[in-house]
Amino acid sequence: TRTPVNVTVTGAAGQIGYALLFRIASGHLLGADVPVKLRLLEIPQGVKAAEGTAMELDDCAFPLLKGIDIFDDPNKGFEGANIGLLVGARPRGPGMERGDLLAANGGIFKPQGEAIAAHAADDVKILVVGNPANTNALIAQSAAKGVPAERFTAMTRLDHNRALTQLAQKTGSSVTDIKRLTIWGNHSATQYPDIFHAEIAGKNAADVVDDEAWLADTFIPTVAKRGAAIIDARGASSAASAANAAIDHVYTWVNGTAEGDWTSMGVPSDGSYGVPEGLISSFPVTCKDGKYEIVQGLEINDFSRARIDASVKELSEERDAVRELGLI
Ligand code: NAX
Repeated sequence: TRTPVNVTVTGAAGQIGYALLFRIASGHLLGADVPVKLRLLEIPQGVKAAEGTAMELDDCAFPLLKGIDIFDDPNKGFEGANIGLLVGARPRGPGMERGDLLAANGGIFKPQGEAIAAHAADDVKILVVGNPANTNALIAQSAAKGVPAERFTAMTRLDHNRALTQLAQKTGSSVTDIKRLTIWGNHSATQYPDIFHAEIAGKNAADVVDDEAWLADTFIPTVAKRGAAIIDARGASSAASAANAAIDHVYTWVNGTAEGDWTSMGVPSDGSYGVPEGLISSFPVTCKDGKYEIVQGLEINDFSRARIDASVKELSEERDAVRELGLI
């Protein structure tokens, strides 16, 4: 029998946590034959609610779930972690400036990065979901001395999945017909969903759509502002779809992308496509044997170039701000 994989989830008592934990425990994160142990990390005020969720997880009698432990200390929460899902973050409060938000999150992600370096398993893989996800990932990565930088990733899979459905609905196709869609840049309103390299049932997606006004004025803003539209409609931010995207991100990272396809992940830049080295930016990536690679050699047209550059500029500004705060 296989040794269980230790999965640490921060923000376990939050709304994404509630949607996420049951899918991890039922085998969707790693595979239907992979046993898991959950390590739930919360702040002290969140521990009781996490205990309630743990009771419900017990009540599901999931065959793959080999244990649940709850912590309010990151040094314990990340002990032996093979996978870390960093969901808990500090939301922007009323009157909070960007600098305050980055500082508050630095207070969370820096100690978590240190705890990962000190206590996680050698093969640890980290996905940051908590916003601002790319820069929180950068803070954790920079604090995790000795852990290879590429183990720290940020989630843009929700944006990727949103873009898949918008494109499928526009073209009357199925999401399974669409390949090679890309989200570039920051998980923010500046992100750029790119269909110029995408294919729909083997045909170039931009040719099938053949409507640059729809791209610029409908598709891109719909994908980029979808989070706000969900809040307007639901009265709460995306939770089940965010949890689903986190599951997809890790599943793909571990189990690989399909031949001829790729996915979108926020990963440390190697300088590809003019993105400054070290920035955690979304790229097209292929995954194989538990490793990812940035897709190389794509031609970037002027329409895409301007939008990628704008989002990367925002990421550079966030990096400068956390550098000034001494967080990286
Ligand atoms: P909730 O406020 O429901 O839950 C957050 C949980 O994190 C709370 O239970 C809180 O006690 C806990 N927490 C806070 N600080 C912590 C710490 N230092 N250690 C451990 N736990 C801590 O938020 P939820 O709706 O679950 O969203 C979580 C994060 O995901 C937010 O930052 C949100 O902005 C972000 N999102 C990111 C998305 C993405 O695509 N990257 C999309 C969805 C979501 O908006």
